Amino acid sequence: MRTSSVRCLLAAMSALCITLVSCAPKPEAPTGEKKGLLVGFSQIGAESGWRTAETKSIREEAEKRGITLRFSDAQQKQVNQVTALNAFIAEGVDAIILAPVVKDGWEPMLKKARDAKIPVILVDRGVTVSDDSLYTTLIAADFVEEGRLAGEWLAKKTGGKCNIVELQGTPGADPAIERKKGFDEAIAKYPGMKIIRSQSGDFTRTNGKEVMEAFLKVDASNIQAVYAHNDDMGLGAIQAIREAGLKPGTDILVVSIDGEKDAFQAMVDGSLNATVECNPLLGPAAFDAVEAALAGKPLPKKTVVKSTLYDQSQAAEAIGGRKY
Ligand code: GZL
Repeated sequence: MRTSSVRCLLAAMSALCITLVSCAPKPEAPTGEKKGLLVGFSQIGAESGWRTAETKSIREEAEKRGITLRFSDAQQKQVNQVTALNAFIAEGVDAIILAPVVKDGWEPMLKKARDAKIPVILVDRGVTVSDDSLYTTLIAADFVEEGRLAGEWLAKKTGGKCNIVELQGTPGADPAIERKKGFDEAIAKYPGMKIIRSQSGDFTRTNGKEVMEAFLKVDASNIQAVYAHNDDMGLGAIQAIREAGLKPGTDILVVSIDGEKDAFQAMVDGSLNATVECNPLLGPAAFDAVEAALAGKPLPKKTVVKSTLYDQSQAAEAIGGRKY
């Protein structure tokens, strides 16, 4: 081919390329590329395996969507969450994700966020406010239902007769209040079921163990069952029961809430009797809500995350599929 013909062919080919490129749809932003959103996440702490799994889910989802996350661990103190929210507002974040440690005392802070036009997405725990437009949406489980499931399971297992000790969550926290309510409602139908002692273990394994040790010291022969508001406290109680020379799961029944892998292992081992799964993998739902809110799309006031009870008969089969 002559040089001039080659030149012509190349020119024609490059013109075609330019046309094709300009008509092609814009490529999607590759995963991990920054879209420019800045979101503040005020987390309660790292008191339980459940909490750690929730943090991981939110961090991973932010990363996946190319969202910059400001993360703050409040070490279970509302005052630290207020400081974090003030810092997020001062920095001008696009949205705030808040897991509130307790239900009350949020109005001034939420008003401040609303005045700054920053949507607040509540994850995993609710708040008490006079005006629910102060937050955008809540993504959480039905804690009353979880307590009820635990109570009904225990009633069935014991034929409606047993003395129970209760390990409550953090005082004033949504799941502590509601899980108590649901359990109380369920056992109220059985005159033979009584809560003989009840105390907070602050949702931690260490405190759950300590409180259970104290219960056992004064009442060991009288306790037939433990109801723990989360798995970590239940697992702490199991250690205390063992150290007191008793067999957890047999001498004293243990039922808790969360569905952590450790709880499934304890069910396989026979020391935990049942757990109610409460899914902590809230990252995708939380950022869907953030993006919808920023796009001005309507959101439900509450999205209920489903809770399911598992007992020892299902544990061996289910443990392999546990994600937290
Ligand atoms: C439930 C969550 C509770 C978990 C605990 O949504 O708030 O807090 O049950 C956790 O394990 O610490």
